[in-house]
Amino acid sequence: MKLGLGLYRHMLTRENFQFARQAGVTHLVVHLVDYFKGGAHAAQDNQPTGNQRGWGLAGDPNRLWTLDELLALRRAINDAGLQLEAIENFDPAHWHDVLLDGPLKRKHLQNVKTTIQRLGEAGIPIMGYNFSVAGVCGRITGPFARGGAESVGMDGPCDAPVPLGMAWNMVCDPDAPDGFLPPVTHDDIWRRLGDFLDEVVPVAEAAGVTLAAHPDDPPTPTMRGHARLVYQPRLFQRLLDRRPSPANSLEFCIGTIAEMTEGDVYETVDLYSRQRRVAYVHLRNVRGKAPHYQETFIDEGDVDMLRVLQILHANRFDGVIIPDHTPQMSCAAPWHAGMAHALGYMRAALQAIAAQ
Ligand SMILES: [Mn+2]
Repeated sequence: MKLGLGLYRHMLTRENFQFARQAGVTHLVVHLVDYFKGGAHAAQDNQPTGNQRGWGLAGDPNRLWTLDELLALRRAINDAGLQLEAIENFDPAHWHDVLLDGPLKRKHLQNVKTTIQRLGEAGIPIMGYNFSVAGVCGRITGPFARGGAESVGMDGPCDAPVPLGMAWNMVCDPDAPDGFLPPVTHDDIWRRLGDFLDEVVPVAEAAGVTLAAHPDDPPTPTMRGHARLVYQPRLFQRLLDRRPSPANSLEFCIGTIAEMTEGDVYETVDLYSRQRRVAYVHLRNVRGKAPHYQETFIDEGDVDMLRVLQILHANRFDGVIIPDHTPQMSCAAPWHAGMAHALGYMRAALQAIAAQ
């Protein structure tokens, strides 16, 4: 197993690459979507939360990430002594009609394919994605973690409908008319995912890129009136079986799995790592189950993280593990301190497992 760190777009600086190296990180996972443009966030130095209008404005629908910028990014990361393991999340501006089954679906499927081909050409092995209409939303912040550290949680279901012009919890069309997206059923969303996998998995295979699906976060059967895809552990298997291929794999989020109301975290980790379909791991601890849970520090909460890592090791998982979100620590650099704490715990755990 390799120690990684996820960086948001505005954090892609030489200083943060050095921070990662100093913490013992060897691999980076990079977000190229700017989640913080024009949104209602408390601070950029935290995971995005937003309000019912989402995180903010999506990117430029007419400008995909270029091969040159992907190559330059990889070179800058390599120059800092690190590897670029994955890009996490497509920009909703580039693929919203794949999620919504809208009039631009053909064009947006082509956008996804072009992006994956460019990742392959740039030597970036994994593309993480989250196939969701409502996206990551419905959450609250509060002093939920040890010592009153601010973190994120959920306090009951979120049923507010999604306004037209929004997808994946971002605004794709600021000029959309008033009104709301029509609700999506479970059959609808699985059909849309099937269309996506049938078109994109062969392209990913040819490009040497692994697609990695994140489960729905928070994992509720519906969110804002829209059916969710993977909100229980058994539904990962349905996603994998829909298009069996090593290129159809998982962005395995331990925190989200722990929030699921069915199944057992340790059995779930064993089941999917044994199949070798875990592309990379988000490590995060929580207290409670959706829709009532709180994110905690990695060494508190409901999950025995050492046991999770031991299972991954026993199943010969050799990919990257990154801290997911962490609570904000009270100091001048709340995000960095939270990440350094989680990375220190993870590094010690990996050394202890290797020594056994
Ligand atoms: Mn996650």
